[in-house]
Amino acid sequence: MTRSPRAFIFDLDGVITDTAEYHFLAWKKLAEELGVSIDRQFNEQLKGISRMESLERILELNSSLLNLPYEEKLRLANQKNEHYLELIQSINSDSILPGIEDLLQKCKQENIKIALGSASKNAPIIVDKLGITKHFDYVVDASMVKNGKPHPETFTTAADFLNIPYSECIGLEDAAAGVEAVNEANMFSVGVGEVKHLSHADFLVGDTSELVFEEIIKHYKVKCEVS
Ligand code: B16
Ligand code: MG
Repeated sequence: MTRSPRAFIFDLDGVITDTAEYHFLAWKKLAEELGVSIDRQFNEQLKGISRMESLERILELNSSLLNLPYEEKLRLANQKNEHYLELIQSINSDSILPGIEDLLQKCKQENIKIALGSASKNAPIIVDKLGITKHFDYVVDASMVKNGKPHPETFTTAADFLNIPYSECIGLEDAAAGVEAVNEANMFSVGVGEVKHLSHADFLVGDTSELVFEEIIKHYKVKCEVS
């Protein structure tokens, strides 16, 4: 029997809005202050992973920074976040990526639950600034899980709250670590981005304007039939 999905679990940064770019700019500034240079290619591996883990990966680029005391690392992470919060001041409903509002509407019409599964501690502020809090049946942010992406906990926490089997959930992600988390949760993964980073997604689109509800459902059902 072909099932229909009962929940869509959306990543935030890079799927609902392009805060991924602001994260990059804030990390780049901090890295430069530490005498380290990062580019967009390097930034791909920071997508979807926690603030402290991202900092560790930047510090690894310069061996003299490896043994900083924890308090200093916290100070640096806070400094990045302060700059990031300045950069996202201007976010509003115009910052919602193309296709996302239609997809949310379509889920509502079809009685499909909507959740957020973000690695960002700032997720609730951002969703509020975008004016879409009302669409979400549940919001999971970094403060609610022990294990960040690629661990599946962010996605399973949302499904458990909604009381929906993982196989009936679809996770939408722009990060390699995020797609891995969705797959590890035994959910259907929709990747948004390039095949060189997201080849492990069950269904891949180039950008959010290609997130067409009917297409996603079609690919989900094909996977259900073969498994
Ligand atoms: P914060 P997502 C993730 O959000 C970002 O992709 C990642 O780059 C960032 O380091 C992480 O949130 C933590 O964010 O510093 O705001 O707590 O893509 O899972 O929505
Ligand atoms: Mg993301």
